[in-house]
Amino acid sequence: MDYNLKEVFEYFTAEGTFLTGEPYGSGHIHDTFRIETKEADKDNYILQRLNNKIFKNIPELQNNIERVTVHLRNKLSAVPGSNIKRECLILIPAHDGKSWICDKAGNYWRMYIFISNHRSYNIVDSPDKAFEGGKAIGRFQAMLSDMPGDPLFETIPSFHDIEKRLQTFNLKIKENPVGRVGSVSKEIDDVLQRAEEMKTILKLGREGKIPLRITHNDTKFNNILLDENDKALCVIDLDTVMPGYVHYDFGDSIRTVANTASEDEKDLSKIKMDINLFKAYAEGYLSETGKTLNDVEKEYLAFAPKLITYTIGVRFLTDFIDGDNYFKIHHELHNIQRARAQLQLVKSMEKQYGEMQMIIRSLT
Ligand code: ADP
Ligand code: GN1
Ligand code: MG
Repeated sequence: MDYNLKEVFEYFTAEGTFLTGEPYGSGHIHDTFRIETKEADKDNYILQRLNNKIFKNIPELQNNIERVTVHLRNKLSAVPGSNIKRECLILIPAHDGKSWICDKAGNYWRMYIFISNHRSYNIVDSPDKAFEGGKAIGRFQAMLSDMPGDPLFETIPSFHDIEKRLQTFNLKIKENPVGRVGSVSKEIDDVLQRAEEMKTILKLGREGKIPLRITHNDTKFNNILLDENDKALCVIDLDTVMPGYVHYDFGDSIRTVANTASEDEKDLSKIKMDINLFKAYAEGYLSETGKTLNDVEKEYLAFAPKLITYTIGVRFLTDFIDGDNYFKIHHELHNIQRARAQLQLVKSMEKQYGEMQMIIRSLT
Protein backbone atom coordinates (compact mmCIF):
# COMPACT_ATOMS: atom_id res chain seq x y z
CA MET A 1 0.00 0.00 0.00
CA ASP A 2 1.31 3.45 -0.93
CA TYR A 3 0.70 6.35 1.42
CA ASN A 4 1.32 10.04 0.96
CA LEU A 5 3.75 10.25 3.86
CA LYS A 6 4.50 13.93 3.32
CA GLU A 7 0.82 14.79 3.64
CA VAL A 8 0.47 12.64 6.79
CA PHE A 9 3.66 14.14 8.27
CA GLU A 10 2.22 17.63 7.83
CA TYR A 11 -0.72 16.85 10.12
CA PHE A 12 1.84 16.85 12.97
CA THR A 13 3.66 19.76 14.60
CA ALA A 14 7.17 18.60 13.66
CA GLU A 15 10.00 21.11 13.53
CA GLY A 16 11.75 20.03 10.34
CA THR A 17 10.61 19.80 6.71
CA PHE A 18 9.78 16.44 5.10
CA LEU A 19 12.55 15.06 2.91
CA THR A 20 12.00 11.28 2.60
CA GLY A 21 9.93 8.50 4.17
CA GLU A 22 10.93 4.83 4.03
CA PRO A 23 9.57 1.61 5.64
CA TYR A 24 11.52 0.90 8.80
CA GLY A 25 12.17 -1.94 11.28
CA SER A 26 10.78 -5.46 11.52
CA GLY A 27 7.69 -5.10 13.76
CA HIS A 28 4.82 -7.52 13.14
CA ILE A 29 1.93 -5.14 13.89
CA HIS A 30 2.00 -1.56 12.56
CA ASP A 31 3.29 -0.02 9.31
CA THR A 32 6.36 1.89 10.44
CA PHE A 33 8.24 4.55 8.43
CA ARG A 34 11.35 6.59 9.12
CA ILE A 35 10.94 10.19 8.10
CA GLU A 36 14.07 12.13 7.34
CA THR A 37 13.86 15.91 7.50
CA LYS A 38 15.72 18.34 5.21
CA GLU A 39 17.48 20.24 7.99
CA ALA A 40 20.55 18.53 9.43
CA ASP A 41 19.99 20.13 12.83
CA LYS A 42 16.35 18.99 13.19
CA ASP A 43 15.09 15.65 14.47
CA ASN A 44 14.07 12.79 12.21
CA TYR A 45 10.85 10.93 13.01
CA ILE A 46 9.08 7.58 13.18
CA LEU A 47 5.65 7.72 11.58
CA GLN A 48 3.34 4.76 12.23
CA ARG A 49 0.10 3.73 10.59
CA LEU A 50 -1.57 2.06 13.53
CA ASN A 51 -3.13 -1.35 13.24
CA ASN A 52 -6.67 -0.62 14.33
CA LYS A 53 -7.86 -4.16 13.58
CA ILE A 54 -5.71 -5.22 16.54
CA PHE A 55 -5.93 -2.05 18.67
CA LYS A 56 -9.62 -1.32 18.49
CA ASN A 57 -9.66 1.81 20.64
CA ILE A 58 -7.00 4.19 19.32
CA PRO A 59 -7.86 7.17 21.61
CA GLU A 60 -7.49 4.97 24.73
CA LEU A 61 -4.33 3.35 23.34
CA GLN A 62 -2.80 6.77 22.75
CA ASN A 63 -3.97 8.05 26.12
CA ASN A 64 -2.02 5.18 27.76
CA ILE A 65 1.10 6.02 25.77
CA GLU A 66 0.79 9.74 26.58
CA ARG A 67 0.58 8.95 30.30
CA VAL A 68 3.46 6.48 30.23
CA THR A 69 5.81 8.65 28.16
CA VAL A 70 5.13 11.77 30.25
CA HIS A 71 5.75 9.84 33.47
CA LEU A 72 9.01 8.36 32.12
CA ARG A 73 10.13 11.75 30.83
CA ASN A 74 9.53 13.38 34.23
CA LYS A 75 11.51 10.64 35.96
CA LEU A 76 14.39 10.81 33.51
CA SER A 77 14.54 14.61 33.60
CA ALA A 78 15.50 14.35 37.25
CA VAL A 79 18.53 12.20 36.39
CA PRO A 80 21.65 14.33 35.82
CA GLY A 81 23.13 13.92 32.34
CA SER A 82 20.07 12.19 30.87
CA ASN A 83 19.14 12.74 27.23
CA ILE A 84 15.35 12.82 27.06
CA LYS A 85 15.13 12.61 23.27
CA ARG A 86 17.03 9.34 23.22
CA GLU A 87 16.08 7.66 26.50
CA CYS A 88 12.31 7.78 26.15
CA LEU A 89 9.77 7.92 23.36
CA ILE A 90 8.44 11.40 22.61
CA LEU A 91 5.11 11.69 20.82
CA ILE A 92 4.69 14.64 18.45
CA PRO A 93 1.24 16.24 18.78
CA ALA A 94 -0.91 16.93 15.72
CA HIS A 95 -2.07 20.48 14.98
CA ASP A 96 -5.33 19.78 16.84
CA GLY A 97 -3.35 18.87 19.99
CA LYS A 98 -4.09 15.13 19.84
CA SER A 99 -1.27 12.57 19.75
CA TRP A 100 -2.77 10.80 16.72
CA ILE A 101 -4.64 11.65 13.55
CA CYS A 102 -7.17 9.91 11.32
CA ASP A 103 -6.52 10.68 7.65
CA LYS A 104 -9.13 11.08 4.87
CA ALA A 105 -8.98 7.37 4.08
CA GLY A 106 -9.65 6.40 7.71
CA ASN A 107 -6.07 5.41 8.58
CA TYR A 108 -4.81 6.22 12.07
CA TRP A 109 -1.28 7.61 12.44
CA ARG A 110 1.06 8.74 15.22
CA MET A 111 4.56 10.17 15.20
CA TYR A 112 7.57 9.90 17.52
CA ILE A 113 10.99 11.52 17.51
CA PHE A 114 13.38 9.06 15.86
CA ILE A 115 15.88 7.87 18.44
CA SER A 116 19.20 8.71 16.83
CA ASN A 117 22.24 6.43 16.69
CA HIS A 118 20.53 3.47 18.34
CA ARG A 119 21.30 -0.18 17.82
CA SER A 120 18.60 -2.82 17.55
CA TYR A 121 19.15 -6.58 17.46
CA ASN A 122 16.97 -9.53 16.51
CA ILE A 123 19.62 -11.96 17.79
CA VAL A 124 21.84 -11.34 20.83
CA ASP A 125 25.43 -12.56 20.68
CA SER A 126 26.94 -11.47 24.00
CA PRO A 127 26.17 -11.62 27.73
CA ASP A 128 26.89 -7.87 27.95
CA LYS A 129 24.02 -7.04 25.60
CA ALA A 130 21.74 -9.47 27.43
CA PHE A 131 22.64 -7.85 30.76
CA GLU A 132 21.85 -4.40 29.34
CA GLY A 133 18.47 -5.65 28.08
CA GLY A 134 17.63 -6.97 31.54
CA LYS A 135 18.60 -3.69 33.13
CA ALA A 136 16.48 -1.74 30.66
CA ILE A 137 13.33 -3.77 31.38
CA GLY A 138 13.95 -3.84 35.13
CA ARG A 139 14.39 -0.07 35.19
CA PHE A 140 11.34 0.42 32.99
CA GLN A 141 9.15 -1.54 35.43
CA ALA A 142 10.67 0.27 38.40
CA MET A 143 10.08 3.73 36.88
CA LEU A 144 6.42 2.95 36.16
CA SER A 145 5.73 1.43 39.58
CA ASP A 146 4.54 4.79 40.98
CA MET A 147 2.65 6.14 37.99
CA PRO A 148 -0.34 8.07 39.36
CA GLY A 149 -3.96 7.80 38.21
CA ASP A 150 -6.35 5.04 37.20
CA PRO A 151 -5.07 1.68 35.99
CA LEU A 152 -3.99 1.79 32.35
CA PHE A 153 -6.57 0.85 29.72
CA GLU A 154 -6.34 -2.80 28.67
CA THR A 155 -5.43 -2.22 25.01
CA ILE A 156 -5.73 -5.91 24.12
CA PRO A 157 -7.90 -7.70 26.68
CA SER A 158 -6.45 -10.90 28.20
CA PHE A 159 -3.28 -10.41 26.12
CA HIS A 160 -1.11 -12.99 27.91
CA ASP A 161 -3.96 -15.01 29.43
CA ILE A 162 -2.95 -18.52 28.36
CA GLU A 163 -6.30 -20.02 29.39
CA LYS A 164 -8.11 -17.68 26.98
CA ARG A 165 -5.45 -18.18 24.29
CA LEU A 166 -5.95 -21.95 24.55
CA GLN A 167 -9.73 -21.58 24.33
CA THR A 168 -9.33 -19.63 21.08
CA PHE A 169 -6.79 -22.19 19.86
CA ASN A 170 -9.20 -25.08 20.49
CA LEU A 171 -12.04 -23.18 18.83
CA LYS A 172 -9.99 -22.54 15.70
CA ILE A 173 -9.01 -26.22 15.54
CA LYS A 174 -12.72 -27.15 15.58
CA GLU A 175 -13.61 -24.52 12.98
CA ASN A 176 -10.60 -25.35 10.78
CA PRO A 177 -11.42 -22.28 8.65
CA VAL A 178 -8.81 -22.76 5.91
CA GLY A 179 -8.30 -26.54 6.10
CA ARG A 180 -4.82 -26.41 7.64
CA VAL A 181 -5.46 -28.40 10.84
CA GLY A 182 -4.54 -31.78 9.31
CA SER A 183 -1.08 -30.52 8.39
CA VAL A 184 -0.16 -29.42 11.94
CA SER A 185 -1.28 -32.30 14.16
CA LYS A 186 2.20 -32.77 15.64
CA GLU A 187 2.39 -29.12 16.70
CA ILE A 188 -1.14 -29.30 18.13
CA ASP A 189 -0.07 -32.30 20.25
CA ASP A 190 2.99 -30.39 21.49
CA VAL A 191 0.70 -27.59 22.63
CA LEU A 192 -2.00 -29.71 24.28
CA GLN A 193 0.52 -31.85 26.21
CA ARG A 194 1.81 -28.77 28.04
CA ALA A 195 -1.46 -26.90 28.55
CA GLU A 196 -2.00 -27.67 32.24
CA GLU A 197 1.48 -26.66 33.41
CA MET A 198 1.20 -23.34 31.57
CA LYS A 199 -1.66 -22.18 33.78
CA THR A 200 0.72 -21.85 36.76
CA ILE A 201 1.18 -18.05 36.68
CA LEU A 202 -2.55 -17.38 36.33
CA LYS A 203 -3.19 -19.68 39.29
CA LEU A 204 -0.60 -17.88 41.44
CA GLY A 205 -2.29 -14.61 40.53
CA ARG A 206 -5.74 -15.91 41.48
CA GLU A 207 -4.34 -17.17 44.79
CA GLY A 208 -3.03 -13.66 45.51
CA LYS A 209 0.58 -14.83 45.64
CA ILE A 210 1.82 -12.55 42.85
CA PRO A 211 0.56 -8.99 42.22
CA LEU A 212 -0.47 -7.30 38.99
CA ARG A 213 2.03 -4.53 38.24
CA ILE A 214 2.49 -2.17 35.31
CA THR A 215 4.34 -4.25 32.76
CA HIS A 216 5.38 -3.75 29.15
CA ASN A 217 4.06 -7.05 27.79
CA ASP A 218 6.04 -7.02 24.52
CA THR A 219 9.66 -7.10 25.63
CA LYS A 220 11.24 -8.91 22.70
CA PHE A 221 14.77 -7.67 22.27
CA ASN A 222 14.14 -5.51 19.22
CA ASN A 223 11.83 -3.41 21.39
CA ILE A 224 14.83 -2.53 23.58
CA LEU A 225 17.14 -0.05 21.84
CA LEU A 226 20.83 0.08 22.80
CA ASP A 227 23.19 3.02 22.22
CA GLU A 228 26.32 3.16 20.08
CA ASN A 229 28.27 1.44 22.89
CA ASP A 230 25.61 -1.26 23.26
CA LYS A 231 24.39 0.16 26.57
CA ALA A 232 20.67 0.19 27.44
CA LEU A 233 19.09 3.26 25.85
CA CYS A 234 15.30 3.12 25.50
CA VAL A 235 12.40 0.69 25.73
CA ILE A 236 10.02 1.25 22.79
CA ASP A 237 6.73 -0.23 21.48
CA LEU A 238 4.51 0.86 24.35
CA ASP A 239 1.17 -0.30 22.89
CA THR A 240 0.73 -3.08 25.40
CA VAL A 241 1.95 -1.35 28.57
CA MET A 242 -0.83 -2.27 31.01
CA PRO A 243 -1.40 -4.35 34.15
CA GLY A 244 0.41 -7.71 33.99
CA TYR A 245 2.64 -10.13 35.87
CA VAL A 246 6.40 -9.46 35.80
CA HIS A 247 6.85 -12.97 34.42
CA TYR A 248 5.41 -11.86 31.10
CA ASP A 249 8.19 -9.31 30.57
CA PHE A 250 10.98 -11.49 31.89
CA GLY A 251 9.80 -14.45 29.81
CA ASP A 252 9.39 -12.56 26.54
CA SER A 253 12.86 -11.08 26.78
CA ILE A 254 14.47 -14.47 27.43
CA ARG A 255 12.49 -15.90 24.48
CA THR A 256 14.34 -13.53 22.18
CA VAL A 257 17.58 -12.69 24.04
CA ALA A 258 18.65 -16.25 24.82
CA ASN A 259 17.52 -17.89 21.55
CA THR A 260 20.60 -18.85 19.51
CA ALA A 261 18.57 -18.41 16.29
CA SER A 262 15.86 -16.14 14.84
CA GLU A 263 12.29 -16.22 16.01
CA ASP A 264 11.31 -17.77 12.67
CA GLU A 265 14.35 -20.05 12.07
CA LYS A 266 13.46 -22.85 9.66
CA ASP A 267 16.32 -25.17 10.63
CA LEU A 268 15.19 -26.34 14.06
CA SER A 269 18.62 -27.77 14.87
CA LYS A 270 19.93 -24.20 15.19
CA ILE A 271 17.44 -23.29 17.95
CA LYS A 272 18.60 -23.50 21.55
CA MET A 273 18.32 -21.48 24.70
CA ASP A 274 21.77 -20.19 25.62
CA ILE A 275 22.02 -20.50 29.40
CA ASN A 276 24.78 -17.85 29.64
CA LEU A 277 22.56 -15.28 27.96
CA PHE A 278 19.71 -16.31 30.28
CA LYS A 279 21.96 -15.74 33.27
CA ALA A 280 23.24 -12.37 32.07
CA TYR A 281 19.73 -11.06 31.36
CA ALA A 282 18.53 -12.28 34.77
CA GLU A 283 21.46 -10.49 36.45
CA GLY A 284 20.65 -7.22 34.70
CA TYR A 285 16.95 -7.55 35.43
CA LEU A 286 17.36 -8.41 39.10
CA SER A 287 19.91 -5.64 39.61
CA GLU A 288 16.97 -3.24 39.10
CA THR A 289 14.05 -5.22 40.56
CA GLY A 290 15.60 -7.53 43.16
CA LYS A 291 14.41 -5.36 46.03
CA THR A 292 10.81 -4.96 44.89
CA LEU A 293 9.79 -8.45 43.70
CA ASN A 294 8.27 -10.78 46.28
CA ASP A 295 9.67 -14.27 46.90
CA VAL A 296 7.06 -16.07 44.81
CA GLU A 297 7.60 -13.71 41.89
CA LYS A 298 11.33 -14.41 42.06
CA GLU A 299 10.89 -18.16 42.39
CA TYR A 300 8.79 -18.36 39.22
CA LEU A 301 11.08 -16.23 37.03
CA ALA A 302 12.74 -19.42 35.82
CA PHE A 303 9.36 -20.72 34.65
CA ALA A 304 8.41 -17.52 32.79
CA PRO A 305 10.43 -18.11 29.58
CA LYS A 306 8.73 -21.48 29.03
CA LEU A 307 5.31 -19.88 29.49
CA ILE A 308 5.83 -16.94 27.16
CA THR A 309 7.66 -18.89 24.46
CA TYR A 310 4.80 -21.40 24.57
CA THR A 311 2.18 -18.63 24.52
CA ILE A 312 3.69 -16.92 21.47
CA GLY A 313 4.04 -20.35 19.83
CA VAL A 314 0.32 -20.99 20.45
CA ARG A 315 -0.52 -17.58 18.98
CA PHE A 316 1.55 -18.19 15.80
CA LEU A 317 -0.01 -21.65 15.42
CA THR A 318 -3.53 -20.28 15.99
CA ASP A 319 -2.92 -17.57 13.38
CA PHE A 320 -1.68 -20.18 10.90
CA ILE A 321 -4.78 -22.34 11.47
CA ASP A 322 -6.94 -19.22 11.16
CA GLY A 323 -5.45 -18.23 7.77
CA ASP A 324 -2.93 -15.55 8.87
CA ASN A 325 -5.15 -12.71 10.03
CA TYR A 326 -3.06 -11.26 12.87
CA PHE A 327 0.73 -11.21 12.40
CA LYS A 328 2.36 -9.73 9.30
CA ILE A 329 3.79 -12.60 7.25
CA HIS A 330 6.45 -12.60 4.54
CA HIS A 331 5.58 -15.98 2.98
CA GLU A 332 2.77 -18.54 3.07
CA LEU A 333 4.29 -20.80 5.73
CA HIS A 334 5.70 -18.04 7.89
CA ASN A 335 3.40 -18.49 10.88
CA ILE A 336 3.84 -22.26 11.06
CA GLN A 337 7.60 -21.85 10.76
CA ARG A 338 7.48 -19.35 13.63
CA ALA A 339 5.29 -21.68 15.71
CA ARG A 340 7.66 -24.63 15.17
CA ALA A 341 10.63 -22.49 16.14
CA GLN A 342 8.93 -21.39 19.37
CA LEU A 343 7.96 -24.96 20.31
CA GLN A 344 11.51 -26.08 19.64
CA LEU A 345 12.77 -23.34 21.96
CA VAL A 346 10.34 -24.46 24.68
CA LYS A 347 11.85 -27.95 24.43
CA SER A 348 15.36 -26.56 24.83
CA MET A 349 14.22 -24.59 27.89
CA GLU A 350 12.63 -27.72 29.35
CA LYS A 351 15.97 -29.53 29.11
CA GLN A 352 17.70 -26.71 30.98
CA TYR A 353 14.96 -25.91 33.46
CA GLY A 354 16.82 -27.25 36.52
CA GLU A 355 19.80 -25.08 35.70
CA MET A 356 17.59 -22.03 35.11
CA GLN A 357 16.05 -22.51 38.56
CA MET A 358 19.48 -22.81 40.15
CA ILE A 359 20.67 -19.60 38.50
CA ILE A 360 17.63 -17.65 39.70
CA ARG A 361 18.08 -19.02 43.22
CA SER A 362 21.73 -18.04 43.23
CA LEU A 363 20.83 -14.49 42.16
CA THR A 364 18.01 -13.91 44.67
P1 ADP B 1 5.46 -2.96 16.02
O1 ADP B 1 4.41 -2.99 17.08
O2 ADP B 1 4.93 -3.17 14.66
O3 ADP B 1 6.59 -3.86 16.39
P2 ADP B 1 7.19 -0.78 16.91
O4 ADP B 1 6.58 0.35 17.65
O5 ADP B 1 7.96 -1.76 17.69
O6 ADP B 1 6.03 -1.46 16.04
O7 ADP B 1 8.12 -0.17 15.77
C1 ADP B 1 8.71 -0.99 14.77
C2 ADP B 1 10.20 -0.75 14.70
O8 ADP B 1 10.46 0.65 14.42
C3 ADP B 1 10.96 -1.00 15.99
O9 ADP B 1 11.30 -2.36 16.13
C4 ADP B 1 12.17 -0.10 15.84
O10 ADP B 1 13.13 -0.70 15.00
C5 ADP B 1 11.61 1.09 15.10
N1 ADP B 1 11.22 2.22 16.00
C6 ADP B 1 10.03 2.42 16.60
N2 ADP B 1 10.01 3.57 17.29
C7 ADP B 1 11.23 4.14 17.12
C8 ADP B 1 11.85 5.38 17.56
N3 ADP B 1 11.20 6.28 18.28
N4 ADP B 1 13.13 5.61 17.17
C9 ADP B 1 13.81 4.73 16.41
N5 ADP B 1 13.29 3.56 15.97
C10 ADP B 1 12.01 3.27 16.32
C1 GN1 C 1 4.32 -8.71 18.06
O1 GN1 C 1 4.71 -5.55 17.82
P1 GN1 C 1 5.86 -6.53 17.82
O2 GN1 C 1 6.27 -6.99 16.47
O3 GN1 C 1 6.97 -5.98 18.63
C2 GN1 C 1 3.25 -8.98 19.09
C3 GN1 C 1 3.88 -9.65 20.31
C4 GN1 C 1 4.59 -10.93 19.90
C5 GN1 C 1 5.60 -10.60 18.81
C6 GN1 C 1 6.24 -11.84 18.28
C7 GN1 C 1 0.68 -6.36 19.93
O4 GN1 C 1 5.28 -7.81 18.61
O5 GN1 C 1 2.88 -9.98 21.26
O6 GN1 C 1 5.26 -11.49 20.99
O7 GN1 C 1 4.97 -9.91 17.71
N1 GN1 C 1 2.59 -7.75 19.47
C8 GN1 C 1 1.25 -7.68 19.56
O8 GN1 C 1 7.35 -11.48 17.54
O9 GN1 C 1 0.53 -8.65 19.37
MG1 MG D 1 7.93 -3.88 18.03
